[in-house]
Amino acid sequence: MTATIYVLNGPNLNLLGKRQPEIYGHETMADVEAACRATAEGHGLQIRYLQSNAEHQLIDWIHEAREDAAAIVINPGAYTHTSIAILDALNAFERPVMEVHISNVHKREEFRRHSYVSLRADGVIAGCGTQGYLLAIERVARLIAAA
Ligand code: DHK
Repeated sequence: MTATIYVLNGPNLNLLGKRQPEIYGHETMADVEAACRATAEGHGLQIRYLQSNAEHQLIDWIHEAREDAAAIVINPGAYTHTSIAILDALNAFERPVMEVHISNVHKREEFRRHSYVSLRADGVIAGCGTQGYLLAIERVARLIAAA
């Protein structure tokens, strides 16, 4: 059976390509999804690629991932900095978790420097643009192969 990686995106990331392109770039969510699929397929993995502006929806997908995901790659958007509930959901997921931020959150406002999700994430990628998703998939592919 082909292992599945959940790639989860939080609020406002549906506007990727239109929203503050000087920070988040010109690629759209559809572009990122296609690149993630190609990278995963290169490792014999499949992707479930999802975006929601709702915290509860992201939590429900993390619960679903408990049943059928080999790893989670998550860009929680602003919930990174606020959501103990997403942290708790990720703590109930027992396989690799990679946290991705398109921008370098450490170079921006002070409030973006704290991440609840980092208390659970096995690795964090920030400031590599949308390539960060692909780097995260490369990392979980290696972890899955080694498991
Ligand atoms: C995306 C967001 O929407 C922000 O709220 C985070 C993150 C940073 C990113 O860089 O991908 O602070």
